[in-house]
Amino acid sequence: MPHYKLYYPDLNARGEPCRMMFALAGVEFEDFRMKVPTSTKDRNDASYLAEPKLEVDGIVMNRNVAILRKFAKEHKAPYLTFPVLEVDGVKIGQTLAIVRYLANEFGFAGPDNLTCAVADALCDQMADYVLANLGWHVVNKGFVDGGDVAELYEQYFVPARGRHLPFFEEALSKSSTGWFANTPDVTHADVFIAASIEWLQKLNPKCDSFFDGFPLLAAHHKKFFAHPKLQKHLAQRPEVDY
Ligand SMILES: N[C@@H](CCC(=O)N[C@@H](CS)C(=O)NCC(=O)O)C(=O)O
Repeated sequence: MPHYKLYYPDLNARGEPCRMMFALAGVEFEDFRMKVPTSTKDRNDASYLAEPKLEVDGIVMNRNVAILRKFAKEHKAPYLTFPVLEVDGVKIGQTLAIVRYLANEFGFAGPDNLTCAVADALCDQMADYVLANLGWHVVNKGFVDGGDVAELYEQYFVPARGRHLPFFEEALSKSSTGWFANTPDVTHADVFIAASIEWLQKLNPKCDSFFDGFPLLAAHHKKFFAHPKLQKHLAQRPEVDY
């Protein structure tokens, strides 16, 4: 068995689908969590304020991004972003590349290439959905100053939910097993979609109504988080901001 080391901030977000793949497979890995200040209290700390701010593509980002970039250089992240999975010294960047690699390694990629392609497409669609929220997310979580969070919520979060959730509901309506690719047990699509929705829900103050109008997706979420092989991980994972 190779030595697996996952580099990610001490958050769920994009790291959690990777961690869940290990949990579902019952495979050990090194969970390397980098401390990034998320609370207002941490962000008023003198050591945090001493960090320089960072300009990315003409936008002044808060210091968290500068801290992440420092980690990225220090740990030689291939694309200067996280998550990164190191497998016996080889570093893989990009969440979905990691998730797909682990799905193939651990037997969660479906019984054939066609099923795998269906699962892959759903993952990519979910990644598009996550990105569609970015304009709201970066201001909501204080990565970028300025902008009215409530207005941005209406501008980004609301239409993105309306555009993307029907695709996932439709996919589930065609499944006889309740899993996205109609497989007897989870594929990487189930993992990536459920973990991403959990992340979006945590970011969203109105999360109680997140599943309104999408009963199959709500049922999938419940079924996924009740998966017997996930229970130990869920009980032991640290409480994080999102
Ligand atoms: N498409 C990439 C996006 C990765 C990404 O933006 N990760 C964030 C943390 S969730 C990051 O490292 N940001 C630091 C930066 O952009 O400098 C993936 O899915 O891995």
